Amino acid sequence: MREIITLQVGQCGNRMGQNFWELISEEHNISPDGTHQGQCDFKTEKLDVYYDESFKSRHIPRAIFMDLEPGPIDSVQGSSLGRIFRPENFVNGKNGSSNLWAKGYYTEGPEIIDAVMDSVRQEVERADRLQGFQISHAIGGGTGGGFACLLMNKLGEEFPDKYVQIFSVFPSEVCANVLEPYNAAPFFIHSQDLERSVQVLDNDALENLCVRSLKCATTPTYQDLNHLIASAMSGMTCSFRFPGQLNSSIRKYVTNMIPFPRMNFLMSSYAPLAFQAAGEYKVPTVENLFKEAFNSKNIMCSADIRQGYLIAGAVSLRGAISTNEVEEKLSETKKDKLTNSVSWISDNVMSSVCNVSRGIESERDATFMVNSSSIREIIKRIREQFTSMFRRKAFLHWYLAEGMDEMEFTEHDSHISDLLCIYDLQSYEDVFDDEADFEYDDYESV
Ligand SMILES: Nc1nc2c(ncn2[C@@H]2O[C@H](COP(=O)(O)OP(=O)(O)OP(=O)(O)O)[C@@H](O)[C@H]2O)c(=O)[nH]1
Ligand SMILES: [Mg+2]
Repeated sequence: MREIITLQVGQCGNRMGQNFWELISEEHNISPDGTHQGQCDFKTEKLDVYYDESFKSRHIPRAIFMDLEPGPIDSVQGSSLGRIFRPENFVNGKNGSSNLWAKGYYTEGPEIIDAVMDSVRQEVERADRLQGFQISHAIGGGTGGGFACLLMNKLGEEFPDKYVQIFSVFPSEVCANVLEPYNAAPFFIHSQDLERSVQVLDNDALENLCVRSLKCATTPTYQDLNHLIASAMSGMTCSFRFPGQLNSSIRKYVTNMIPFPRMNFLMSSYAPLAFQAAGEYKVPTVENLFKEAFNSKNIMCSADIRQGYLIAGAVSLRGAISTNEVEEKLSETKKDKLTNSVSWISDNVMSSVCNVSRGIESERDATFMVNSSSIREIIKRIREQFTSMFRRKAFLHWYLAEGMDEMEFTEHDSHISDLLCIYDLQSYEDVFDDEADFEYDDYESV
Protein backbone atom coordinates (compact mmCIF):
# COMPACT_ATOMS: atom_id res chain seq x y z
CA MET A 1 0.00 0.00 0.00
CA ARG A 2 1.12 3.57 -0.59
CA GLU A 3 -0.15 5.42 2.44
CA ILE A 4 -0.86 9.15 2.77
CA ILE A 5 -0.91 10.98 6.11
CA THR A 6 -3.03 14.14 6.31
CA LEU A 7 -1.90 17.08 8.44
CA GLN A 8 -4.42 19.79 9.28
CA VAL A 9 -2.98 23.13 10.47
CA GLY A 10 -4.82 26.12 11.98
CA GLN A 11 -8.53 26.91 12.01
CA CYS A 12 -9.05 26.84 8.27
CA GLY A 13 -6.87 23.75 7.81
CA ASN A 14 -8.66 21.83 10.55
CA ARG A 15 -12.07 22.64 9.12
CA MET A 16 -10.95 21.72 5.60
CA GLY A 17 -9.60 18.46 6.97
CA GLN A 18 -12.76 17.71 8.92
CA ASN A 19 -14.93 18.24 5.81
CA PHE A 20 -12.57 16.16 3.67
CA TRP A 21 -12.68 13.25 6.11
CA GLU A 22 -16.48 13.46 6.43
CA LEU A 23 -16.83 13.31 2.67
CA ILE A 24 -14.38 10.52 1.97
CA SER A 25 -15.68 8.44 4.88
CA GLU A 26 -19.10 8.64 3.25
CA GLU A 27 -17.62 7.70 -0.13
CA HIS A 28 -15.83 4.68 1.34
CA ASN A 29 -18.82 3.67 3.53
CA ILE A 30 -16.91 4.16 6.77
CA SER A 31 -19.20 5.03 9.68
CA PRO A 32 -18.21 7.45 12.48
CA ASP A 33 -17.09 4.56 14.69
CA GLY A 34 -14.62 3.47 12.02
CA THR A 35 -16.43 0.33 10.91
CA HIS A 36 -16.94 -0.40 7.24
CA GLN A 37 -20.55 -0.80 6.17
CA GLY A 38 -21.41 -2.78 3.06
CA GLN A 39 -19.47 -5.16 0.89
CA CYS A 40 -15.80 -5.39 0.12
CA ASP A 41 -15.54 -4.03 -3.35
CA PHE A 42 -13.74 -1.30 -5.29
CA LYS A 43 -14.52 1.06 -2.44
CA THR A 44 -12.34 -0.92 -0.06
CA GLU A 45 -9.55 -1.95 -2.41
CA LYS A 46 -7.33 1.05 -1.66
CA LEU A 47 -8.77 1.92 1.74
CA ASP A 48 -5.36 1.52 3.38
CA VAL A 49 -4.04 4.60 1.60
CA TYR A 50 -5.92 6.95 3.92
CA TYR A 51 -7.08 4.61 6.74
CA ASP A 52 -5.21 2.34 9.10
CA GLU A 53 -7.11 -0.86 9.83
CA SER A 54 -6.74 -1.62 13.50
CA PHE A 55 -8.11 -4.31 15.80
CA LYS A 56 -11.81 -5.21 15.49
CA SER A 57 -11.72 -4.02 11.85
CA ARG A 58 -11.86 -0.38 12.78
CA HIS A 59 -10.59 2.01 10.14
CA ILE A 60 -8.71 4.91 11.67
CA PRO A 61 -7.85 7.93 9.52
CA ARG A 62 -4.14 8.60 9.07
CA ALA A 63 -4.79 12.17 10.18
CA ILE A 64 -3.19 14.63 12.60
CA PHE A 65 -4.90 17.87 13.67
CA MET A 66 -2.86 20.77 15.08
CA ASP A 67 -3.35 24.37 16.13
CA LEU A 68 -1.72 26.90 18.42
CA GLU A 69 -5.03 27.41 20.21
CA PRO A 70 -7.53 24.82 21.45
CA GLY A 71 -10.79 26.06 19.83
CA PRO A 72 -10.59 24.58 16.31
CA ILE A 73 -9.20 21.28 17.63
CA ASP A 74 -12.00 20.97 20.21
CA SER A 75 -14.53 21.57 17.52
CA VAL A 76 -13.17 18.73 15.31
CA GLN A 77 -13.08 16.42 18.34
CA GLY A 78 -16.63 17.36 19.23
CA SER A 79 -17.96 16.84 15.68
CA SER A 80 -19.97 13.81 14.60
CA LEU A 81 -16.79 12.24 13.18
CA GLY A 82 -14.58 13.27 16.14
CA ARG A 83 -14.40 9.79 17.67
CA ILE A 84 -13.00 8.18 14.55
CA PHE A 85 -9.59 9.88 14.91
CA ARG A 86 -6.78 8.83 17.24
CA PRO A 87 -7.11 11.03 20.37
CA GLU A 88 -3.30 11.42 20.54
CA ASN A 89 -3.31 12.91 17.03
CA PHE A 90 -4.90 16.15 18.24
CA VAL A 91 -2.15 18.57 19.26
CA ASN A 92 -2.76 22.13 20.35
CA GLY A 93 -1.03 25.02 22.07
CA LYS A 94 -2.72 27.38 24.50
CA ASN A 95 -1.68 30.89 23.60
CA GLY A 96 -2.50 31.19 19.89
CA SER A 97 -0.39 33.15 17.43
CA SER A 98 -2.15 36.52 17.60
CA ASN A 99 -2.26 36.26 13.79
CA LEU A 100 1.54 36.48 13.61
CA TRP A 101 3.59 34.25 11.30
CA ALA A 102 6.60 34.87 13.55
CA LYS A 103 4.84 33.31 16.56
CA GLY A 104 3.82 30.26 14.52
CA TYR A 105 7.36 29.80 13.20
CA TYR A 106 9.70 31.15 15.88
CA THR A 107 8.12 31.34 19.32
CA GLU A 108 4.78 29.58 19.95
CA GLY A 109 5.12 26.97 17.15
CA PRO A 110 8.35 25.38 18.49
CA GLU A 111 6.49 24.67 21.77
CA ILE A 112 4.28 22.08 20.08
CA ILE A 113 6.37 20.96 17.10
CA ASP A 114 7.95 18.03 19.01
CA ALA A 115 4.54 16.67 20.00
CA VAL A 116 3.36 17.01 16.39
CA MET A 117 6.46 15.27 15.02
CA ASP A 118 6.00 12.44 17.57
CA SER A 119 2.52 11.85 16.17
CA VAL A 120 3.88 12.05 12.61
CA ARG A 121 6.59 9.47 13.36
CA GLN A 122 4.05 7.11 14.92
CA GLU A 123 1.81 7.42 11.86
CA VAL A 124 4.81 6.82 9.57
CA GLU A 125 5.63 3.66 11.53
CA ARG A 126 2.08 2.41 11.05
CA ALA A 127 2.49 2.70 7.27
CA ASP A 128 4.09 -0.03 5.13
CA ARG A 129 5.24 2.15 2.25
CA LEU A 130 4.37 5.75 2.89
CA GLN A 131 4.01 7.82 -0.28
CA GLY A 132 3.71 11.19 1.36
CA PHE A 133 1.80 13.82 3.27
CA GLN A 134 -1.22 15.98 2.55
CA ILE A 135 -1.38 19.35 4.31
CA SER A 136 -4.40 21.65 4.54
CA HIS A 137 -4.13 25.24 5.85
CA ALA A 138 -4.62 28.94 5.11
CA ILE A 139 -1.30 30.65 4.35
CA GLY A 140 -2.55 33.98 5.73
CA GLY A 141 -3.01 32.76 9.31
CA GLY A 142 -0.32 33.00 11.98
CA THR A 143 -0.66 29.26 12.50
CA GLY A 144 -1.61 28.17 8.96
CA GLY A 145 1.24 30.37 7.70
CA GLY A 146 3.99 30.24 10.35
CA PHE A 147 3.46 26.85 11.92
CA ALA A 148 2.84 25.17 8.55
CA CYS A 149 6.23 26.50 7.30
CA LEU A 150 7.94 25.11 10.40
CA LEU A 151 6.21 21.78 9.89
CA MET A 152 7.19 21.63 6.21
CA ASN A 153 10.84 22.22 7.15
CA LYS A 154 10.73 19.39 9.70
CA LEU A 155 9.09 17.03 7.20
CA GLY A 156 11.76 17.94 4.64
CA GLU A 157 14.54 17.18 7.17
CA GLU A 158 13.13 13.85 8.41
CA PHE A 159 11.40 12.55 5.32
CA PRO A 160 13.19 14.18 2.39
CA ASP A 161 12.04 11.66 -0.20
CA LYS A 162 8.32 11.89 0.59
CA TYR A 163 5.95 13.90 -1.51
CA VAL A 164 3.86 16.64 0.07
CA GLN A 165 0.61 17.74 -1.49
CA ILE A 166 -0.53 21.02 0.01
CA PHE A 167 -4.08 22.41 -0.13
CA SER A 168 -3.65 26.11 0.61
CA VAL A 169 -6.28 28.81 1.04
CA PHE A 170 -4.62 32.02 -0.19
CA PRO A 171 -5.61 35.47 1.10
CA SER A 172 -8.55 37.09 -0.66
CA GLU A 173 -8.48 40.49 -2.32
CA VAL A 174 -9.96 41.95 0.84
CA CYS A 175 -7.91 40.17 3.51
CA ALA A 176 -9.67 38.69 6.53
CA ASN A 177 -6.96 40.27 8.70
CA VAL A 178 -4.46 42.99 7.76
CA LEU A 179 -1.42 40.83 8.46
CA GLU A 180 -2.29 38.16 5.90
CA PRO A 181 0.16 39.40 3.21
CA TYR A 182 3.05 39.30 5.71
CA ASN A 183 2.01 35.85 6.92
CA ALA A 184 1.56 34.52 3.39
CA ALA A 185 4.83 35.77 1.85
CA PRO A 186 7.26 33.30 3.52
CA PHE A 187 5.18 30.38 2.25
CA PHE A 188 6.56 30.87 -1.25
CA ILE A 189 10.10 30.08 -0.06
CA HIS A 190 9.09 27.21 2.21
CA SER A 191 6.94 25.49 -0.40
CA GLN A 192 9.55 25.56 -3.15
CA ASP A 193 10.80 22.08 -3.52
CA LEU A 194 10.73 19.37 -6.11
CA GLU A 195 8.61 17.23 -3.82
CA ARG A 196 5.86 19.74 -3.09
CA SER A 197 2.77 20.66 -5.04
CA VAL A 198 0.47 23.42 -3.89
CA GLN A 199 -3.21 23.40 -4.73
CA VAL A 200 -4.25 27.05 -4.57
CA LEU A 201 -7.74 27.99 -3.37
CA ASP A 202 -9.19 31.34 -2.38
CA ASN A 203 -12.35 32.38 -0.63
CA ASP A 204 -13.29 35.08 -3.19
CA ALA A 205 -13.47 32.54 -5.97
CA LEU A 206 -15.28 30.03 -3.76
CA GLU A 207 -17.87 32.63 -2.70
CA ASN A 208 -18.48 33.52 -6.33
CA LEU A 209 -19.01 29.87 -7.12
CA CYS A 210 -21.52 29.54 -4.28
CA VAL A 211 -23.50 32.53 -5.49
CA ARG A 212 -23.23 32.07 -9.26
CA SER A 213 -23.14 28.32 -9.73
CA LEU A 214 -24.73 26.90 -6.60
CA LYS A 215 -27.25 29.78 -6.42
CA CYS A 216 -26.87 30.19 -2.63
CA ALA A 217 -29.69 32.50 -1.54
CA THR A 218 -27.82 33.89 1.45
CA THR A 219 -24.22 35.08 1.89
CA PRO A 220 -22.06 31.96 1.75
CA THR A 221 -20.65 30.78 5.06
CA TYR A 222 -17.30 29.09 5.70
CA GLN A 223 -19.29 25.89 5.89
CA ASP A 224 -20.47 26.38 2.28
CA LEU A 225 -16.94 27.18 1.12
CA ASN A 226 -15.50 24.21 2.95
CA HIS A 227 -18.03 21.91 1.36
CA LEU A 228 -16.83 23.04 -2.08
CA ILE A 229 -13.19 22.63 -1.08
CA ALA A 230 -13.91 19.12 0.21
CA SER A 231 -15.58 18.15 -3.08
CA ALA A 232 -12.53 19.30 -5.01
CA MET A 233 -10.15 17.56 -2.57
CA SER A 234 -12.16 14.39 -2.89
CA GLY A 235 -12.03 14.63 -6.71
CA MET A 236 -8.31 15.35 -6.71
CA THR A 237 -7.51 12.41 -4.45
CA CYS A 238 -9.93 9.89 -5.93
CA SER A 239 -7.27 8.35 -8.16
CA PHE A 240 -5.16 7.65 -5.04
CA ARG A 241 -8.16 6.16 -3.21
CA PHE A 242 -9.86 4.05 -5.87
CA PRO A 243 -8.54 1.76 -8.59
CA GLY A 244 -8.02 3.67 -11.85
CA GLN A 245 -5.70 4.08 -14.75
CA LEU A 246 -3.89 7.38 -14.28
CA ASN A 247 -2.15 9.38 -11.55
CA SER A 248 -2.56 6.56 -9.07
CA SER A 249 -0.08 8.19 -6.68
CA ILE A 250 0.96 11.69 -5.65
CA ARG A 251 4.36 11.03 -7.27
CA LYS A 252 2.82 10.32 -10.71
CA TYR A 253 0.53 13.32 -10.44
CA VAL A 254 3.32 15.71 -9.46
CA THR A 255 5.68 14.36 -12.12
CA ASN A 256 3.20 15.09 -14.85
CA MET A 257 2.00 18.45 -13.61
CA ILE A 258 5.20 20.23 -12.57
CA PRO A 259 7.78 20.85 -15.31
CA PHE A 260 10.15 22.88 -13.09
CA PRO A 261 10.51 22.71 -9.29
CA ARG A 262 9.26 26.21 -8.64
CA MET A 263 6.31 26.02 -11.01
CA ASN A 264 4.41 24.03 -8.42
CA PHE A 265 1.26 26.13 -7.88
CA LEU A 266 -1.80 24.40 -9.27
CA MET A 267 -5.47 25.31 -9.54
CA SER A 268 -8.62 23.24 -9.81
CA SER A 269 -12.30 23.23 -10.66
CA TYR A 270 -15.08 20.82 -9.86
CA ALA A 271 -18.22 19.79 -11.79
CA PRO A 272 -21.18 19.48 -11.71
CA LEU A 273 -22.18 22.52 -9.67
CA ALA A 274 -24.49 24.61 -11.87
CA PHE A 275 -26.01 21.47 -13.32
CA GLN A 276 -26.93 20.23 -9.84
CA ALA A 277 -28.14 23.64 -8.73
CA ALA A 278 -30.50 23.81 -11.69
CA GLY A 279 -32.34 20.96 -9.99
CA GLU A 280 -31.99 18.66 -12.96
CA TYR A 281 -32.14 15.18 -11.59
CA LYS A 282 -30.53 13.78 -14.68
CA VAL A 283 -27.09 12.26 -14.72
CA PRO A 284 -24.76 14.83 -16.32
CA THR A 285 -23.24 13.89 -19.65
CA VAL A 286 -19.49 14.01 -20.25
CA GLU A 287 -20.20 17.15 -22.29
CA ASN A 288 -21.99 18.81 -19.32
CA LEU A 289 -19.08 17.94 -17.05
CA PHE A 290 -16.44 19.22 -19.46
CA LYS A 291 -18.35 22.44 -20.09
CA GLU A 292 -18.28 23.27 -16.39
CA ALA A 293 -14.89 21.84 -15.44
CA PHE A 294 -13.03 23.67 -18.23
CA ASN A 295 -14.86 26.94 -17.66
CA SER A 296 -12.38 29.44 -16.31
CA LYS A 297 -15.10 30.99 -14.09
CA ASN A 298 -15.29 27.74 -12.16
CA ILE A 299 -11.65 27.68 -11.10
CA MET A 300 -11.49 27.74 -7.29
CA CYS A 301 -9.06 30.66 -7.09
CA SER A 302 -9.24 34.14 -8.55
CA ALA A 303 -7.14 33.66 -11.66
CA ASP A 304 -8.45 33.66 -15.21
CA ILE A 305 -6.83 30.68 -16.89
CA ARG A 306 -7.67 32.13 -20.31
CA GLN A 307 -5.21 34.94 -19.63
CA GLY A 308 -2.15 32.75 -19.08
CA TYR A 309 -0.39 29.79 -20.66
CA LEU A 310 -1.69 26.36 -19.84
CA ILE A 311 1.39 24.42 -18.75
CA ALA A 312 -0.16 21.10 -17.76
CA GLY A 313 -3.58 19.77 -16.87
CA ALA A 314 -5.35 16.63 -15.73
CA VAL A 315 -9.06 15.91 -15.70
CA SER A 316 -10.28 13.17 -13.45
CA LEU A 317 -13.81 11.80 -13.99
CA ARG A 318 -15.84 9.54 -11.76
CA GLY A 319 -18.81 7.30 -12.46
CA ALA A 320 -19.93 4.92 -15.18
CA ILE A 321 -18.24 6.71 -18.06
CA SER A 322 -16.57 5.32 -21.15
CA THR A 323 -12.88 6.14 -21.56
CA ASN A 324 -13.33 6.47 -25.33
CA GLU A 325 -15.99 9.12 -24.91
CA VAL A 326 -13.73 11.04 -22.52
CA GLU A 327 -10.79 10.87 -24.95
CA GLU A 328 -13.01 12.07 -27.79
CA LYS A 329 -14.43 15.01 -25.84
CA LEU A 330 -11.02 15.91 -24.49
CA SER A 331 -9.47 16.12 -27.93
CA GLU A 332 -12.40 18.37 -29.05
CA THR A 333 -11.92 20.55 -25.96
CA LYS A 334 -8.18 20.84 -26.60
CA LYS A 335 -8.85 22.03 -30.15
CA ASP A 336 -11.66 24.46 -29.28
CA LYS A 337 -10.94 25.75 -25.79
CA LEU A 338 -7.47 24.91 -24.57
CA THR A 339 -5.74 26.88 -27.28
CA ASN A 340 -3.43 28.73 -24.91
CA SER A 341 -1.22 25.73 -24.12
CA VAL A 342 2.53 26.25 -24.04
CA SER A 343 4.14 25.23 -27.30
CA TRP A 344 6.92 23.24 -25.65
CA ILE A 345 4.94 20.41 -24.04
CA SER A 346 2.96 18.25 -26.40
CA ASP A 347 -0.31 16.76 -25.28
CA ASN A 348 -0.23 18.46 -21.89
CA VAL A 349 -3.74 17.57 -20.64
CA MET A 350 -4.36 14.05 -19.41
CA SER A 351 -7.59 12.35 -18.48
CA SER A 352 -8.50 9.52 -16.17
CA VAL A 353 -11.71 7.71 -15.33
CA CYS A 354 -12.53 6.06 -12.05
CA ASN A 355 -15.64 3.92 -12.34
CA VAL A 356 -16.63 4.26 -8.70
CA SER A 357 -18.99 7.21 -8.34
CA ARG A 358 -19.28 9.48 -5.32
CA GLY A 359 -22.68 7.99 -4.55
CA ILE A 360 -26.33 8.64 -5.26
CA GLU A 361 -25.84 12.34 -4.67
CA SER A 362 -23.45 12.57 -7.58
CA GLU A 363 -23.38 9.71 -10.05
CA ARG A 364 -20.80 11.39 -12.24
CA ASP A 365 -18.36 14.16 -11.51
CA ALA A 366 -15.20 15.73 -12.87
CA THR A 367 -12.24 17.54 -11.32
CA PHE A 368 -9.90 19.56 -13.48
CA MET A 369 -6.42 20.30 -12.13
CA VAL A 370 -4.32 22.79 -13.99
CA ASN A 371 -0.90 24.37 -13.89
CA SER A 372 -1.31 27.75 -15.56
CA SER A 373 0.87 30.84 -15.66
CA SER A 374 -2.22 32.90 -14.77
CA ILE A 375 -1.44 32.05 -11.13
CA ARG A 376 0.82 35.11 -11.49
CA GLU A 377 -2.25 37.32 -10.97
CA ILE A 378 -2.75 36.00 -7.44
CA ILE A 379 0.94 36.00 -6.50
CA LYS A 380 1.29 39.52 -7.88
CA ARG A 381 -1.67 40.73 -5.84
CA ILE A 382 -0.23 39.28 -2.62
CA ARG A 383 3.12 40.94 -3.40
CA GLU A 384 1.45 44.30 -3.94
CA GLN A 385 -0.39 44.02 -0.63
CA PHE A 386 2.88 42.98 1.03
CA THR A 387 5.04 45.78 -0.40
CA SER A 388 2.51 48.54 0.26
CA MET A 389 2.76 47.79 4.01
CA PHE A 390 6.45 46.86 4.05
CA ARG A 391 7.55 50.08 2.32
CA ARG A 392 6.08 51.94 5.28
CA LYS A 393 7.29 49.31 7.75
CA ALA A 394 3.74 49.06 9.01
CA PHE A 395 3.10 46.38 11.64
CA LEU A 396 6.75 45.29 11.40
CA HIS A 397 7.45 45.76 15.10
CA TRP A 398 5.17 42.87 16.02
CA TYR A 399 7.29 40.50 13.96
CA LEU A 400 10.63 41.94 15.07
CA ALA A 401 9.53 41.52 18.69
CA GLU A 402 9.26 37.76 18.04
CA GLY A 403 12.86 37.59 16.85
CA MET A 404 12.41 38.14 13.12
CA ASP A 405 14.90 40.22 11.18
CA GLU A 406 13.90 42.91 8.69
CA MET A 407 16.16 41.21 6.13
CA GLU A 408 13.81 38.22 6.12
CA PHE A 409 11.04 40.45 4.81
CA THR A 410 13.32 41.68 2.02
CA GLU A 411 14.17 38.06 1.16
CA HIS A 412 10.51 37.07 1.03
CA ASP A 413 9.79 39.96 -1.28
CA SER A 414 12.64 39.22 -3.65
CA HIS A 415 11.73 35.52 -3.71
CA ILE A 416 8.18 36.38 -4.79
CA SER A 417 9.52 38.76 -7.39
CA ASP A 418 11.69 35.91 -8.83
CA LEU A 419 8.67 33.65 -8.85
CA LEU A 420 6.73 36.18 -10.89
CA CYS A 421 9.56 36.16 -13.47
CA ILE A 422 9.52 32.36 -13.58
CA TYR A 423 5.83 32.39 -14.37
CA ASP A 424 6.30 34.99 -17.11
CA LEU A 425 6.06 32.37 -19.81
CA GLN A 426 6.23 34.73 -22.75
CA SER A 427 10.02 34.58 -22.40
CA TYR A 428 9.92 30.79 -22.73
CA GLU A 429 7.94 31.08 -25.94
CA ASP A 430 10.51 33.59 -27.22
CA VAL A 431 13.36 31.16 -26.49
CA PHE A 432 11.60 28.64 -28.66
CA ASP A 433 10.99 31.16 -31.42
CA ASP A 434 14.75 31.47 -31.67
CA GLU A 435 15.12 27.73 -31.64
CA ALA A 436 17.41 27.69 -34.68
CA ASP A 437 20.07 29.58 -32.71
CA PHE A 438 19.29 27.89 -29.42
CA GLU A 439 22.04 26.26 -27.45
CA TYR A 440 21.38 24.36 -24.25
CA ASP A 441 23.71 26.62 -22.28
CA ASP A 442 21.52 29.59 -23.23
CA TYR A 443 18.80 28.29 -21.07
CA GLU A 444 19.14 28.20 -17.37
CA SER A 445 16.70 25.83 -15.75
CA VAL A 446 14.55 27.45 -13.06
N1 LIG B 1 -12.46 28.53 3.33
C1 LIG B 1 -12.24 28.79 4.62
N2 LIG B 1 -11.43 29.81 4.99
C2 LIG B 1 -11.22 30.03 6.30
C3 LIG B 1 -11.85 29.28 7.30
N3 LIG B 1 -11.45 29.76 8.51
C4 LIG B 1 -10.58 30.77 8.25
N4 LIG B 1 -10.45 30.94 6.92
C5 LIG B 1 -9.58 31.88 6.21
O1 LIG B 1 -8.25 31.58 6.62
C6 LIG B 1 -7.50 32.77 6.78
C7 LIG B 1 -7.03 32.91 8.21
O2 LIG B 1 -6.59 31.71 8.66
P1 LIG B 1 -7.10 30.96 9.97
O3 LIG B 1 -7.20 29.52 9.60
O4 LIG B 1 -8.28 31.61 10.61
O5 LIG B 1 -5.85 31.24 10.90
P2 LIG B 1 -4.94 30.19 11.64
O6 LIG B 1 -4.20 29.37 10.66
O7 LIG B 1 -5.77 29.48 12.65
O8 LIG B 1 -3.89 31.16 12.31
P3 LIG B 1 -4.09 32.16 13.56
O9 LIG B 1 -3.77 33.50 12.99
O10 LIG B 1 -3.06 31.67 14.51
O11 LIG B 1 -5.47 32.01 14.08
C8 LIG B 1 -8.42 33.90 6.40
O12 LIG B 1 -8.18 34.21 5.05
C9 LIG B 1 -9.81 33.32 6.58
O13 LIG B 1 -10.72 33.92 5.71
C10 LIG B 1 -12.71 28.22 6.90
O14 LIG B 1 -13.31 27.49 7.70
N5 LIG B 1 -12.87 28.03 5.55
MG1 LIG C 1 -6.49 30.27 14.50
